[in-house]
Amino acid sequence: MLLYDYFRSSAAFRVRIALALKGISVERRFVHLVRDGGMQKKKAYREKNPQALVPALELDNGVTLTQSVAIIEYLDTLQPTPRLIPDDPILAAKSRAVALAVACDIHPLGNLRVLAYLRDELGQSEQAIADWRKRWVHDGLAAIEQLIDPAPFCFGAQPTIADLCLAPQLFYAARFTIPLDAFPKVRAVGATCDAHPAFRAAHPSAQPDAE
Ligand SMILES: N[C@@H](CCC(=O)N[C@@H](CS)C(=O)NCC(=O)O)C(=O)O
Repeated sequence: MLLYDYFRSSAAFRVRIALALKGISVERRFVHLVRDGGMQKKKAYREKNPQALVPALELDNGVTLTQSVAIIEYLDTLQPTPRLIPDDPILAAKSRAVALAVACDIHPLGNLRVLAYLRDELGQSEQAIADWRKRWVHDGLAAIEQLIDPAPFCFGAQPTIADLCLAPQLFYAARFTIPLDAFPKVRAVGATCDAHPAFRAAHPSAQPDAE
C-alpha cells in the first residue's frame, strides 16, 4: 500500500496513527501542501484524489481510497486488531460521533484552502483569520468535552477512531496556541495520546518530511 502523506496534515496524521496501532507498514509519497502552490492541486495528484486533499491510500490492486475516516474504517476491516471502531454498537456510534465532530465540523473550517479563501478572496486580516480558527476549534472542543468519558482514552482503555481524530486536532490547537484550559477531559485524552507509542510514531515531528 502507498500512503499519500504530508507531515502536518491532521487528516493524514489520523491514518498514520491507525497504521502504527495496527503495525501495518506502507510506502509513502509526500505531497507538499504549500510548495509550488501546493502539490495536492497538481494534475498528477488530482488523478489520485479528485478532492485535492491528503491523505489518499493506494492499494496494491491500484484502487485509491480517500477520506481519512473511510480509510481508517477500511484498515479496521482489513485488520480488525486492535479494534478502532468498538464492537459495542453504542460505543461504536459514540466513537464515530466524536471522530465526525472533528472531521466534519471542526477540521474543515481551519483547512488551508478555506483560510486561503478568507485571506486572498475575502480580504480578511491575519487577526480575523486567527479569530476564525480559534472560534471553531474552541466551539467544537467544548462540545467534545461533553461527549467523551476519558478512561483514559475517549471511550475506554484503548484508543478508538475518536482518539485518532481528536489527537491531531489538539496538535493543530497547540500549533496555533488555541487555549484548552476550559477542557480538562479533552486535555487528559490529549496527554494519554501523547504518551502512546503509536501516536508518537505518527506525530508530525517524527515524519521524514517534517520541516
Ligand atoms: N475530510 C478529509 C480532509 C482532508 C484534508 O482536508 N486534508 C488537508 C490537510 S489536513 C489538505 O489536504 N489540505 C489541502 C488544501 O486545503 O489545499 C479527510 O479526512 O481526509
